[in-house]
Parts: sequence; C-alpha cells; structure tokens
Amino acid sequence: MLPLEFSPEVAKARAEDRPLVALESTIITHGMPYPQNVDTARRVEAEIRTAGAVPATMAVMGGKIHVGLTDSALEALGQAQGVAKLSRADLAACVATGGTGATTVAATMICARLAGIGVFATGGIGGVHRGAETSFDISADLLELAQTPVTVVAAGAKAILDLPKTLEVLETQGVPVISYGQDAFPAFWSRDSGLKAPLRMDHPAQIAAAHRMRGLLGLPGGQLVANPIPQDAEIPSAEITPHIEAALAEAEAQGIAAKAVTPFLLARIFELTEGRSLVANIELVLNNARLAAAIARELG
Ligand code: PSU
Ligand code: MN
Repeated sequence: MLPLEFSPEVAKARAEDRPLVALESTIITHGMPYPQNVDTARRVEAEIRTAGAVPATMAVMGGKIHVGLTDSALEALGQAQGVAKLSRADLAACVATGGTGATTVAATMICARLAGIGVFATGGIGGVHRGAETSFDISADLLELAQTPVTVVAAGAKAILDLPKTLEVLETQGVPVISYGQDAFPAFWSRDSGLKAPLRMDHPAQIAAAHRMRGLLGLPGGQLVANPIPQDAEIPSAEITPHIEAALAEAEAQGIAAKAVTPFLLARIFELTEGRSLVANIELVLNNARLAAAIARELG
C-alpha cells in the first residue's frame, strides 16, 4: 500500500474523475513569510477551483504523503517552524520516520505521479545556481523533470539563478521547455529573461497534447511550461537586478549553502524590495494556477 492520504476533496474528485492540479508546499514553508504564505496558498487553491479543477497540495505528515490538505492542515503547516524541505533525496526518509516535511518541485512531481496527477503549478523551479562551476549547486528539480512525467507550470526560473546554464541542463536532460504565449523565456519576477525558450505554445490544448504524446512515445520525464508573470505585476529586470546582486553577495559572505540558498535569497530579496518581490510572486503563482487548471481540463 502506498503511504498516500487523500483529503476528502481530492478523494471525491478522484471518484468523480475530475481534473486535478498538484501544488507544492515548500513555497508555503520556505518561500513566503506567514501569514502571506497561507493566504496565498488558499487563493491559489480557490483559483484552481474557479477554473474548473481541483487543487491537491502535497506535504508529508505522520508517516503519510498528504495529497490535498484541509484548511486547518494548511494553516498549521504555514505556521510550523523547522519543517523539512524535501526533495527526491529525503522524501522517503521523512515519510518512513514520521517527520513533517514540505515538498519542493522535485518531491511534488514524485507525489503527483504516485497520485496519478499529470499537472502541477508552482512559482519558479530550482535551477543551476550562479557559480555552479565551483559549488556544483544544481537543483534536483531539473533532474526530476527529466524522469517524472508531470507537466510543471512555473514563471520560468528565478533570476537569482544562472538562466543560460539552467536551459542548457534542461536541454541535455531532454526536458521540453515551453514558453506560453511568447518566444522569450520568462525570468520569474520579469517577463523576459533575454533568452529565447526552445519551444512556444499558445494554447493549453497544445500543451496537453504534447504531454500525452511524450507518454505515447515512451519518453520519460515531464515538461516545463514557462508562463510569464502578468504585465501589471512584473518587476522590470533593471529594477530587480541590483537587489538580486546584493542578496547573492550576502549569501556568499555568510557562507549560505545547499538547501538554505534559495530560501535565504527569496527572503533577502523580499526585504530589499520592501515586499514588492512577494506581491509579484503571489500574482505569478495565481497566474500559473489558472493555466495549470486549463491544462488539467484538457488532459481530462
Ligand atoms: N520558487 C519560489 N519559491 C520557492 C521555491 C521556488 O518562488 O519556495 C522552492 C521550490 O520548492 C523549489 C525549490 O523546488 O525552491 C528549489 O530549491 P533548491 O534550489 O534548493 O533546489
Ligand atoms: Mn541546491
């Protein structure tokens, strides 16, 4: 028996064969401060329901992978301290030992596949960190995209990363990178990274068809859909870049490494932009939730 615990809402959706959208929980525990984290998680779930699909937020608690969280579980997770940040390497250990853990993009993809969910919405994926040629810091999210058949909708990769190297690794690993509605690869807070995405699609039905075709061809792995942040919410690259540089310099000076890097940078950029980065982050996640719901409905 798989250690999956479906929430009442998700169990009902499965029984009725309704489209589901997976959601991660690291964005709640490590990506945003309380109470905006819980508020955003609720709004993202509501957005998916309005768009005709059912949200399934993943988290590990009490020896189970929870697929869908009740409102009180969401609130408790959002307030909890010291929650583990789970990726492929530590997911099984956390479930086996009864720990509490939040799922990153990589771990959420694994959980989604186990639950039979083909689409997942998040903010930004992890990628190749700047200086990876010496630190070897490359997010497990990229290798998960290469092996787990889930379509991930994100606003590109965060500009705190080395975006050209991130795209190179995705290409090497055979991951389709599809920009939605534009040619440019988006950079999370900004719509245009200055890099062209390898693929472009303008309709959820095309994305769903490509997802199905990968399965039919026996190709392992998923797809990365890069959905640009809405125009009115974007922080132009010229404005966010100095803050990113400052946060990166501080991380280096303080010797921040491994799993702590991404949460540290997000929190510092939040402070440096006086909260603007968080407002943009919330809007882009909501936008990704809407697109993921449309893709889930097309996947049927
Ligand atoms: N993007 C966000 N907020 C986040 C993350 C990404 O806007 O909190 C999280 C995701 O869970 C992603 C993880 O999988 O950061 C990547 O961490 P790392 O770079 O350590 O692989
Ligand atoms: Mn890392």
